[in-house]
Amino acid sequence: MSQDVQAKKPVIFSGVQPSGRITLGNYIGAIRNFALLDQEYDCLYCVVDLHALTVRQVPAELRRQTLELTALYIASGLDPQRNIIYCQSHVPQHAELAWILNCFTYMGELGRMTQFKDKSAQHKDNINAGLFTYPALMAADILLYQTNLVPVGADQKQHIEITRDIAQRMNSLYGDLFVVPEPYIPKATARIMSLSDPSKKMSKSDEDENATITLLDKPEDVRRKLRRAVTDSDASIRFDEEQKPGVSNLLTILSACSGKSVDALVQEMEGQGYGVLKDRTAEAINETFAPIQAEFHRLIKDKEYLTGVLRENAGRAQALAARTLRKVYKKLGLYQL
Ligand code: AQP
Repeated sequence: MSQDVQAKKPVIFSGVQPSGRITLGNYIGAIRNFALLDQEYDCLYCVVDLHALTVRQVPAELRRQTLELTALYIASGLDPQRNIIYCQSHVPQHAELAWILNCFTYMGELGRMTQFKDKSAQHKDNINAGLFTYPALMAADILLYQTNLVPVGADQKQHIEITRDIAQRMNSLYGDLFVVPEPYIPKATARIMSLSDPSKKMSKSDEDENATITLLDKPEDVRRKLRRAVTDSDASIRFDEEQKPGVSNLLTILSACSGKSVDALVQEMEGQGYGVLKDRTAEAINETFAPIQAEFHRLIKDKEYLTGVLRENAGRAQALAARTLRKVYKKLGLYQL
């Protein structure tokens, strides 16, 4: 992408919350795909810190995690010149458009969101309005940039659908305000599951530290967590998500990290025990993580550089976002000075 985003190429937007340590699920399901797309698209990758406030955060940790995620984006192969890597709260248009979209989003639609139901159950003492209207802010993130494609994991599919509904609703009322975005969800890696309970997705906020591999885990921690991963008593290495969710999850991870197909891996390991599958998966994860971690540790020492990236890219994002917001305000009849 050129320094200033031209309208010629289709646009990609995606974001990750700085709400904890970034997981292998976030990496395989989303971040890894980002770097593959910057040739054909104008890409914006956001650290969605406003979304993170929907659950309680410790301020100092939120600040640290914001810089860490910025460094991880870059360490995972995203060039901050070619991609607009920025922080959501640095571009006020996100919150401004979210208000407008809230006025075009129905309570019934928001109440059906699985993430709202899951997070309300998880945080019973803090079922706040932000958690409920999260999808309107996410729709604003996407629609502000006239986004064509949104690379996400399968858990975000419902939020893309509501974004499309809101965009279509407003387009039919006011003319063409927004591009209606499509999700980009590679099927094979759409949902990486917890290592302790393979019926649940792997999540940053899981309290069981053995459930989750984080992108900054040390090799010995990865090996230990993999050895403890829940499998089954059948002792045959096969891909069957229904009957063998734990083993299938390990095969998905090994395939994503080694680049080999699941079928080829199953053939290679025929007749071998789960110990082999677990050790091979751990090694493949460690090999994938090694260059990212090395680059991360170099970058995270350079706070000035990371802050500079965020500052410069906030300006680029604001210029694009302001264009859409002006159009929306005007078409909705807000008096223009
Ligand atoms: N387990 C997963 N498998 C595949 N993709 C995943 N993603 C998250 N978990 C998996 C994708 O990662 C991107 C960023 O997610 P997010 O930060 O917006 O939050 P989330 O989806 O709520 O992820 P977490 O890890 O579960 O965070 P917490 O615990 O804070 O809620 C998205 O594209 C998501 O699909």
